[in-house]
Order: sequence, then structure tokens, then C-alpha cells
Amino acid sequence: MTAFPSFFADHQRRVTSELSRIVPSGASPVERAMAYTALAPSKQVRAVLVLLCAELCRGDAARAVPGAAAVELVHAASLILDDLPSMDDAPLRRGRRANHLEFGEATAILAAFGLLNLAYGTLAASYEPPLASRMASLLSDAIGPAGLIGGQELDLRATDREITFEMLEQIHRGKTGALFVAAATCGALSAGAAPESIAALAAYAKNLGLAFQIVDDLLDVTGHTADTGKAVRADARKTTFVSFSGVDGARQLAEELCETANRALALFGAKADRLRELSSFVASRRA
Ligand code: GRG
Repeated sequence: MTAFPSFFADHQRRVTSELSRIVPSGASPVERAMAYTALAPSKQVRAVLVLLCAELCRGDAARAVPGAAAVELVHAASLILDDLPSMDDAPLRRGRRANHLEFGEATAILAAFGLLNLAYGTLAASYEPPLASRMASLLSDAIGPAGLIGGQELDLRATDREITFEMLEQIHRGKTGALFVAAATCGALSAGAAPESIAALAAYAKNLGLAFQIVDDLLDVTGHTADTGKAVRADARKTTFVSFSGVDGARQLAEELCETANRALALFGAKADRLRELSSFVASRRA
């Protein structure tokens, strides 16, 4: 089992409590479908990243909680869409049947839109206008054609085709990296961080996000459903970091990216040790 850093449990509790408060409690099928994925047990790495960046920039982690929840809601929406038959056609997520298998495809799509909508609503309801609009605009860019949506489109087109390493990197900088960068930036913004701190944390998150994806590819080959909560050996029709570099090469690449991520933290000194711990967790995780 993966050992989370000691500070994780407390941060996960804050995010879970906020999500339980804001995600509707299940009167209709679409509400139940929203809660089914958004409140399922998960690592909440992106949300914890929001809180850590806020704390590091001398902010109040409590103030960053709605931003962390919004990032987590976007992530949950993306998981529902990613698992659809027209996308990855995945049967299992977070240790449960995929959302569309439980609720039907139409309700799953509505639930994903519901979670996205709730993410923006949460930002608007929780922050004063300049901060709320900056965070909303960041998330919108991260989700859009230069982020998750663009990465997903390239990924779909790459299935059953050979692609270059550069293309593979572009896919995952969009699909996975963009939301990590938005998470770190939202956390720093909630703390009123200086531009150089925001830039350093974005550089950290960009490298951490790609490392996270490489380990995701590794776990598809070397991991177990009991730990990951999803089907393994599911990437057979895709080029992955493991099919490109082998298990050892991919592991080394993930470690190098975490070291590069940590180098971006130099200006914070020892105050950024929790982010360094997060890097170690990402490089060695089993779930
Ligand atoms: C409109 C939001 C939106 C997205 C449309 C479907 C899509 C475009 C993008 C897919 C993005 C995606 C699901 C990337 C995979 C990222 C990844 C490594 C997921 C696994 O994340 P974990 O391990 O999972 O953090 P848990 O369950 O712990 O949250």
C-alpha cells in the first residue's frame, strides 16, 4: 500500500468535508451520479497541492479549501468523461463500476457537466471578484484546448497509432499536467503570492504533473486493481511512457522530473519541504 506523507490525512479531511458540503446529496439520478464519483474515496493529490501551495505562500489553508474543492470537482468530471465508451471505455474507477455503467451514459455526461458547473459556482461563491475570476480563468484555460480537452483529443487520435515522444509528452502535459499547474497556481493566488512565487510553483507543478502521469503508466503495467481502483493492463492500444522507455526507463524519467520539480522550489528553502515530500510520494506511489 502507498504511504501518504503524514500531512496528507488532515488536508484530505478538509477537502472531503468541503466536497460533502457542496456536492448535492442525491435526490435525483444526476445528483447521485455526481456524488458517486466526486465523493468516492480518492487520493485528492491535486486538491492537497492547492492547500500546500497556499500554506507555503503564507496563506491560510482554510481560505484555499474552496479552490481545492473546485480543482477536485474538475478532476472528477474529467474521470467520468474519460471512462465513457466513446473515450477510454473503462469499466472501473476509484474501486467502483464506472459512472456510466452505474447510471447510464446520458446521466454520466450530465453528472460531469454538473460537477464542472459546481466547480465554477464554488469559486464564484467563495472568493471576492478579482480572485474568483482569476481562478475561474485559470481553470478554464487548464480544461480547454490547450489543456485537458486538447490533450484528450490528441490522445484519442493517437490510439492504435505510433506517435513520437514529443507527442506523448504534449498529450500528457495537457491531459494531466495542466490541472496540476492550475492547482498550484490557484493555491498561490489564494494566498496573494508574489509573481515569482507563482511562477516557481507553476514550474514545480508542471514537472510533478508529468511525473504523476508516468507513474500512472507504470502502475498500468506493474500495479494491481486492488491498489489503483481501476483496470490495469488497459493501455495496450496506446503508446505510453512505459512502451517508449521500458519500466526502468520510465521510473527513472519520473524520478528525474521530480528532481526538476524540486529544483524549482529553491527560492522557498526548507519551507517547501512538504512539496518535496509530495514529489517523493508521487515518484514512489503504488496507488
Ligand atoms: C471537460 C473536464 C473536462 C475534460 C474533458 C476527458 C478529458 C477531457 C480529459 C481526461 C483527463 C484525464 C482523466 C487524465 C488522466 C489523469 C490521471 C492520471 C488520472 C488519475 O488520477 P488519480 O490517480 O486518481 O489522481 P484519483 O482517483 O486518486 O483521483
